Amino acid sequence: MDQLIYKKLDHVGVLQINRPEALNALSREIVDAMDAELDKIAADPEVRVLLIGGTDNFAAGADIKGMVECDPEGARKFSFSPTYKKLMDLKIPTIASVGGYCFGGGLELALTCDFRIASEEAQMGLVETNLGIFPGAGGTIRLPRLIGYSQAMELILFGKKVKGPEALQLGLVNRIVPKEDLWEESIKWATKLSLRAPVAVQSAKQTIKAGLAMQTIDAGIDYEADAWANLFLSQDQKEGMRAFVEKRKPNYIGK
Ligand code: CO8
Repeated sequence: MDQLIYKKLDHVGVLQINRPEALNALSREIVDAMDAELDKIAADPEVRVLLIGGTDNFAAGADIKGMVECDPEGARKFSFSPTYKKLMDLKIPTIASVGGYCFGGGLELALTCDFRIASEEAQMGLVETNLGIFPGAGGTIRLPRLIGYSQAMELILFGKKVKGPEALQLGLVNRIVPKEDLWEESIKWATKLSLRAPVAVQSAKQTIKAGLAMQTIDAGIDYEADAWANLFLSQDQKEGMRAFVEKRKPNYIGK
């Protein structure tokens, strides 16, 4: 049985973690398979949105049994960060669909996505300090940028777990839905996003990320001005504006 399933639903790429016997704990094999799929997804112009989810559970963390006897060199080799960086660097928007347990390296995977939709019952936490380590797949860096220093400190240092409503209040997730609706709503959300002008969506993502990494607002505004002007080279800009003028729905081609 494949522990990672990839399929395409029109313009949505769907990656599903499938290791139910270990609550989808992320083994080296799963992350290596994800790495290879991400290369294919990055090269596939048909895919406009990536949705990542799990079967029942999102992922109960990195595989503790695969790490327990590691020395520092082994721990470095086990690292998920290069793959998570590959995910973060995708031009297309990415969504994590979070149901059930989403702990440790599982939540760090969800944090690497642009959006998170969770079930009300989902349980999330960077619980690594319970195990004598701390989040080492981007969690200490991404979480404070997402929810602020103080809340991130509380979650990480106490290994605090939160359910859907509290995660929503913290800004850890974008939306929560009843458990039984999670997958359907996730697909609907991803499909809705995939129908929006791909060049504009991808350029907006890139500009937001670049702006956050810049030292000054002025530098960001200059970057934005260039990226925005370049959109007028795209056929989608012409299509979007002409469709408005002609009072019809636009048909975007991603060029
Ligand atoms: N790793 C390996 N196996 C796991 C994991 C895991 N993270 N989580 C669950 N499993 C396995 C259990 O060992 C068990 O297997 P078996 O039946 O063979 O004993 C099976 O899944 C079912 O689990 P439980 O019996 O424990 O199920 P419960 O419903 O009683 O409990 C919990 C569910 C609360 C989710 C519990 O399993 C748990 O606490 N799991 C561990 C959660 C955790 O600590 N996650 C963080 C892991 S460390 C990490 O993610 C580090 C990331 C940073 C580095 C990344 C780069 C390397």
